[in-house]
Amino acid sequence: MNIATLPAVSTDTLRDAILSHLAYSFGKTPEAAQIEDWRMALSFAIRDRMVARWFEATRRTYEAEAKRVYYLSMEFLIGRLLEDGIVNLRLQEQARAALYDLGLDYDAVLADEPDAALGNGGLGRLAACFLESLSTLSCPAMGYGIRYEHGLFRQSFHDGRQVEAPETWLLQRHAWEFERPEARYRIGFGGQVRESGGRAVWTPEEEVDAEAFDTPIAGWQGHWVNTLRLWSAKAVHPFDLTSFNRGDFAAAAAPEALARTISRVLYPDDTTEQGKELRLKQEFFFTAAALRDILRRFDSEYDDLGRLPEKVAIQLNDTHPAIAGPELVRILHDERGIDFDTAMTLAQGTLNYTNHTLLPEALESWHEGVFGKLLPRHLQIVDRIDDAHARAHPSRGFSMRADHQVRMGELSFVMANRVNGVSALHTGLMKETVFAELNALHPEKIVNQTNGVTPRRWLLSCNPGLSELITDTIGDGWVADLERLREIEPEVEDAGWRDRFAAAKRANKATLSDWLGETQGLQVDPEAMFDIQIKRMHEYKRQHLNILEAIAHWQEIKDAPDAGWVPRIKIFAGKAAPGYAFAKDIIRLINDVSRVVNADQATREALQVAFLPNYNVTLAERLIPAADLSEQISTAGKEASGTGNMKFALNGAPTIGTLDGANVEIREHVGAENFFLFGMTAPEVTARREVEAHARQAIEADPRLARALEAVGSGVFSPDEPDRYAHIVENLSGHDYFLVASDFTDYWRAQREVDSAYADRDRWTRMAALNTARSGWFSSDRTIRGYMDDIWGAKSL
Ligand code: GLG
Repeated sequence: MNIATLPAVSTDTLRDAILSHLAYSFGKTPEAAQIEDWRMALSFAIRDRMVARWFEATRRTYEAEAKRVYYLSMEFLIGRLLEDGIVNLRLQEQARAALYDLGLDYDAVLADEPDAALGNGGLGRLAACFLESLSTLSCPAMGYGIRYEHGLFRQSFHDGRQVEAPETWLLQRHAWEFERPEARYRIGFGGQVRESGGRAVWTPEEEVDAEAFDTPIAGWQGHWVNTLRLWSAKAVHPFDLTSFNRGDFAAAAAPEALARTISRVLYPDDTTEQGKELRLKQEFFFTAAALRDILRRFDSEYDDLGRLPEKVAIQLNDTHPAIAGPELVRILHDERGIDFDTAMTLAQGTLNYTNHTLLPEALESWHEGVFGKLLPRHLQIVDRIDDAHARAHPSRGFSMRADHQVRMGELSFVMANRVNGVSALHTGLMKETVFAELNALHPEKIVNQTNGVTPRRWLLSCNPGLSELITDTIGDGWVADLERLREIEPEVEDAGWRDRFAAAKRANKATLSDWLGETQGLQVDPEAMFDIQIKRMHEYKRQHLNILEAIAHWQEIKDAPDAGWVPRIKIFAGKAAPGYAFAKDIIRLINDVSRVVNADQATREALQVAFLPNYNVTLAERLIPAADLSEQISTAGKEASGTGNMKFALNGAPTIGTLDGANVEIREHVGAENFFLFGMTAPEVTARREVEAHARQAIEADPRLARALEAVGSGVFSPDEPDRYAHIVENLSGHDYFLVASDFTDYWRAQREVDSAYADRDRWTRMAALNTARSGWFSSDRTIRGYMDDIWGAKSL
């Protein structure tokens, strides 16, 4: 069969393809098939439609001798892939109809797919959006990461407390990957470095194999398909027969178990430094495998390593793959015999580095003891890189090796051709703070690429109602060119059109409200304002500011229940890192407040609070289209960009937010009058911290805040254990590093402005619609074009 000539997809051909896979790939009759079998059969039928384009993309890349982009990321938060595939291949109608013919419910079949949570949050989700945009822009590219057996933990609540359980997405069958047993590389750790014939020879002590699993990623309309290649760790000798024959079965299986540990779990935190040997092993494991694979492909096309920077661009997503610098130099110098300085220059021309955070605790650094033990040759190379850099800039005392540490941010910076931040504010702060010294030495290196999100998943697919209205109004060109959303702006003046916009939002809210009733036992009036904060739990993101304001609001409603309050439901969702006690306490506090407030008959018409368990991509897709208000309230200077903020704005939810991360640019695009701004700016934050007893002062100046804190501290929400939250109150009235108290008063003011804006429904709809119309710039297609032009020098084919 010539796969390029697969029949055009009608409902009938798709139905036949599903039945055929059910029989021949899964050995089931329709009568015996379970929902998982149907989901797999449908996925295979869809996947088949990608394969020809996949081969074709590869062929065209070779033919054009095009520059290739490699995106190295410890995390790819891809979520479910079936709907993505169906939507991008434009097979929604056929798939729905085919399943209907087979007596199946389309939504239920889609919902059977596990949510692949191979990432923690924004950084991992950004990588997933980037893959999709790279394909949409037909840029020859490949993502490299780790095929974790267990993604981010599952979260549930017990007495309001977070309980973690392992996530087991691979226990269900995964439809999208192709195992590549032949794409296997040996990766070493530890051991000795010897000199031999003037060259350093590294003999590792421990070795594992990295085996590739490929997932095709189709862009919009399926014209181009790139690959996500994830590495799984396998034992070199999977089975120890000697032990087995001795009867020691555990020892016999030990090599496999040991090797697999490397790709077993995702570290459940990306914002604190993990000083764990296993983490460093994971980082080296996938980076080294990717580099081998990249060079193998390069060697198959070119015979001059000098052309590496011309033909290959490697993007390091944060410092997690920073070891790529010394590893590439090692391969070029030790293995390929290129002199050290040239090897370093070639690596520097090929690598680029994205910084995602300025939080000091998240800037990776490794003690030279651990680093040298696992990667002895790399430690020597880092020292040589450091020396070479110091020699080139003798007047500066800069070193990436201070205090017996290897500082990965500095290493990445020095080894990169371009270094980028992820929003204008963040990039500016990078230049002024963490990389001030290096920026002075290399003023051309730092560039900005403000993050973006893929409109296919984050509007077209998750919000069919609004998408249909937009397409009805301006055609469907916006899906590939999101800035065309501007064309709906004139319609916003039309009352009839505004009604349709409002109706689409109301329908999404009704759907969410039904779901909340069925699955969470929550009765919510869809007319109430849906006020949503969903993201990882972190003090800098300030979920506690939000809940304190809710408490103050509740108290005020109690004082005057008939004062005409604008009904609101506050929805939270997010996971706390298992070791982050304070963040977990905030979850518990919100759950406790929710219990008390929701049970209060006097106020429940006006205010409800809910914390939804197990936040993931699928839940985000459910919540964002139904949101009225987007909470983006981090302490200014702390959130590098945010991407959830963009998804909300795009789906017509105005933001209440600080001047932080991409909020700044969102406000510029949607217009200050369509954004509820509050709080201190980044420089004000720095200045405020210098004020003695700033928190005390703020509390004394605001009786509402004092009263809310008093309620938390005295056990109003934890009567069985009144001092449960004493430490939170103490933190917020003392050190209060994240300035919750100091920003509270202005946050309250902005929230009351939100109330009055929402009370005027027509005004609100106008604001919401303008948010959608003016958010087109936040497409990850725009971001990827920026990387292609300013960083990679890559072209669309
Ligand atoms: C980071 C930042 C976010 C940012 C994301 C993607 O904290 O502000 O939007 O990367 O650049 N670790 C993260 O999630």
